Amino acid sequence: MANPLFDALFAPHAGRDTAFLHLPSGETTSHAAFLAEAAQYAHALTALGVRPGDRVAVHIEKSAQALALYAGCVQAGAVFLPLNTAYTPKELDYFVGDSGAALFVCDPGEAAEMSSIAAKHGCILHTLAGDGTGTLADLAEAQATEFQTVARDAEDLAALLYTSGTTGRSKGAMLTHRNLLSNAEALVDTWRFTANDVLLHALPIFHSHGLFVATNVTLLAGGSMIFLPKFDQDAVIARLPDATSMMGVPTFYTRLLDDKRFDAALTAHMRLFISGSAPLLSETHERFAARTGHRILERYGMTETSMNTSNPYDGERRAGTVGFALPGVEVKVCDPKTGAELPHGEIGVLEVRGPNVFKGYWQMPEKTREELRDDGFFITGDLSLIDADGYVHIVGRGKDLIISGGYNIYPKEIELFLDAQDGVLESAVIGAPHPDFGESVVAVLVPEPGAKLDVAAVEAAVKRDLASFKRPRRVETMDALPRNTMGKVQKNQLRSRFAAVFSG
Ligand code: MCA
Ligand code: AMP
Repeated sequence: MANPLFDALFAPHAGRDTAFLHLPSGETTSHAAFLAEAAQYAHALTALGVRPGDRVAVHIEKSAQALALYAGCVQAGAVFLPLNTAYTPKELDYFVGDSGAALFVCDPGEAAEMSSIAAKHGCILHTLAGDGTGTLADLAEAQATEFQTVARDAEDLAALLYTSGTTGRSKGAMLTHRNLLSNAEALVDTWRFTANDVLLHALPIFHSHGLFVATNVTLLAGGSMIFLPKFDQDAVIARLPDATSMMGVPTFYTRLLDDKRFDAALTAHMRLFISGSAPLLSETHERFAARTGHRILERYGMTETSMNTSNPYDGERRAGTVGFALPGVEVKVCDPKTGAELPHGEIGVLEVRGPNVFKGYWQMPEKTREELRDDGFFITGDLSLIDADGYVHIVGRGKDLIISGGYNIYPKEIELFLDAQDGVLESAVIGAPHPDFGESVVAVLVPEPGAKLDVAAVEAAVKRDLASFKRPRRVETMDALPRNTMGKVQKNQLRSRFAAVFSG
């Protein structure tokens, strides 16, 4: 019986002695050992009563076991729901509740705090640490190393990934077997990944970039990964000589360029550097080429669609562009008001269609209808144009979104939180250019008339309840927000006023 994602990405490697994960400990996990561990996790899930289609929410550190749990979920027909390790208990409460997860796997260090969330939502709690230990690992270890793969349809869900929204409420993007598999196939083909590739993996695995782009592509090609717990400059430079390829957000590349050890000799053997999740400045692209001789290959995607476009492997990798639609994917630029397709060269909202486009938002049919057209085109909210040679340029955002070091932050979510704090009449949150993160968060607070605003107390509340990457790195107060005659806050005015707060 078929399970499209498992059959293509994982099953072919069963019993193979080839290297899959090169770990920081110096050990290498073979494909065969990884598959055996995945089967043990699939058994553990089944033993816990997780049924096909059930959501398995995970808030755990990056590890080989975390990946085996992902594979085990796919094999057991469960829906993998990875959560950013920076999320706070308040945020996790929402995700676990909204998804109706059957099982919640957290770090052992937070188990006491998470037990009330699990109890509140009636799900089972287990633990898994970054070193691969925990109650779930114990359970898995006692299981058989072969598992009868659960049959799934191409349209069944393989993963649920939450993405914040302009309304401030996170939405679960439902990704099917077909979505993830078709994208991995298109990327392996476009980027020429093979079994000889050794990918330097320093991304988190709770987002599409590190999990589906980097990991699924490596699995499908049969290559291996140097699996680092996070982006650590020294570790990346030390391990580059053993890699053939690397994927990262622009911050990875600007940090490497700031390091004198990163030069042409260190990178001469590399086949490919890929960038995405946030705009790569043309200046960074050119500096990288001048330093190393490599042209970074920039691509563009979203949680809802996985990857949509890519610069070419052969042919010109054009700085400041995200290249062409991937095989099987259609892109068009449309008038934001009428939805009519615009001619090349004109700026509008990018819409995409293809087997990569998600099934909709989890239990949000209205939100789904707003963004996913009946004819299958998804409205990305990214402002773009297609140039005369067909290259797609992302020129801005039609949505109020800040991207900091590759993490998306929706101002509305932070504004709603700030507005609810004592002494705050209203607030506005904007992004300002940041030398390391590309953009970072600025909050403007308007105190209630006559109230004495305790900014430190507001900051403490932010720290407690919001993931640290969302934290405003600058808090300003104003007597009133600039508004137009319709009463709408003029964020552009705020953006120009605070444009230099992080760059001096
Ligand atoms: C960490 N911090 C951040 C960020 N990361 N603050 C703002 N923006 C960030 N991106 C905060 C921490 O909370 C902490 O705050 C302080 O900075 C230092 O933390 P540390 O862990 O040392 O940071 P770091 O290791 O230097 O991390 C920076 C990073 C990391 C390497 C750029 O954020 C990263 O790996 N980003 C990749 C994100 C990614 O994979 N995005 C893909 C999304 P405090 O001091 O207050 O505790 S998927 C996607 O976008 C689509 C599908 C696509 O196209 O790929
Ligand atoms: P996410 O919701 O985390 O999946 O982020 C998706 C958003 O990241 C897109 O809608 C874009 O705004 C942005 N993005 C991803 N890749 C690129 C890129 N190469 N250039 C510009 N923006 C990008």
